[in-house]
Amino acid sequence: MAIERTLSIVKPDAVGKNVIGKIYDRFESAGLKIVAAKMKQLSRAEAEGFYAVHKERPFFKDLVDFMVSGPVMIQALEGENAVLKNRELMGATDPKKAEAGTIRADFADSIDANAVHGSDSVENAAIEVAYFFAASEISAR
Ligand code: YYY
Ligand code: MG
Repeated sequence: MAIERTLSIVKPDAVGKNVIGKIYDRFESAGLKIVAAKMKQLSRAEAEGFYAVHKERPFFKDLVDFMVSGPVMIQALEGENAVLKNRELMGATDPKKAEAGTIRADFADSIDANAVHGSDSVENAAIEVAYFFAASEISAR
């Protein structure tokens, strides 16, 4: 299996619940390494750019409003099969449908306030990691 990188965001709801460490523990316990991290208050332009693929969707404005409602914790995760592994740790987009023991089942409130973001493909992961981190901010481990 290939060593991959993926982009993860702890969203404002989970930062507000003070569970960054508990979510990081899920990543590290699954063998994913945090190779870059920053806390940030996103601007509207940053949130809109990040979620540009969803700009025609009915939930886009609410999604952007939510993503700028408080600071987020952004990290690049590295490990074997990191993209899929992170998606499995996250659980389904709607926490009501997320498998027991996943991050969203345990920490998310609703489909819009759903605790975490994770890249959905290796291609998008490269784009999303580069959206938030310069190469010099990522540490090989
Ligand atoms: O990748 P993932 O976050 O699981 O879901 P996406 O389908 O990419 O949607 C991105 C984001 O948009 C989702 O995490 C919450 C929000 N959203 C929503 O509020 N309502 C929907 N019906 C679908 C998505
Ligand atoms: Mg997605």
